[in-house]
Amino acid sequence: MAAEDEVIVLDGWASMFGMKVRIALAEKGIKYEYREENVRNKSSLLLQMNPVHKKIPVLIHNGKPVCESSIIVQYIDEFWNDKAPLLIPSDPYQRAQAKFWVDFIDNKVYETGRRTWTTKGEEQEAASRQFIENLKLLEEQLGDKKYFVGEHFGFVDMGLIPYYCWFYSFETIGKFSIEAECPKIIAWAKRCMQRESVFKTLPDEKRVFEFVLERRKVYVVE
Ligand SMILES: N[C@@H](CCC(=O)N[C@@H](CS)C(=O)NCC(=O)O)C(=O)O
Repeated sequence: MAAEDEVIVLDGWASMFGMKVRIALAEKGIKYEYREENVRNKSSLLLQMNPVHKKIPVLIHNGKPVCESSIIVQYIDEFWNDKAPLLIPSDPYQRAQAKFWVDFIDNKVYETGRRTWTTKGEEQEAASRQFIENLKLLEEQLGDKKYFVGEHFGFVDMGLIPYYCWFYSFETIGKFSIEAECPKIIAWAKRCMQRESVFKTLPDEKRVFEFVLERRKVYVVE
């Protein structure tokens, strides 16, 4: 990193999108300033840096914003390409596959996961079923590999692992067991948790649970 490089991350501690970015920065060994945002009272800097979506995370590199977590990780990998290892495979086909599964996580896994705790009754049961189906598709992709793309912790792993600290909330509120349904995903998650970039980034699952219970009151009248 050039001496003049200034890296700021606008983020929220419980955001799985933000955790993905922070894990990528940690894997590359990039120092940055972390600024916690309150998405219910967004700072003028956030609105200025991400005027289109107005969402976290935002990476501000030497004053220039990069938005959307997966685009940020690709930027980090391309800009700091001298820092091994590559987060995204260099083989074009593997690269396309990795992007496909990250997109699946960012959309399908996120949306069904969110609905396990923001809904109730039949809608919640359907969300829990769909969430598990999505995880099973990922489990099939993982197979018996150490990480999603071969031997190296990379783009797909850092897209999914932030959900691990939300699993307890999804399961407890949705009343299902991820380990019973997707044991290989849990074994993979425990493997990822041994990495410093991951265990130093993920908050405690009980802290996430308290946050989720508070937020649930906004969505669901029991
Ligand atoms: N596709 C975006 C999603 C980011 C996102 O949904 N961020 C949430 C927090 S987890 C947010 O900023 N929400 C505020 C809002 O929707 O106004 C990404 O990958 O960065």
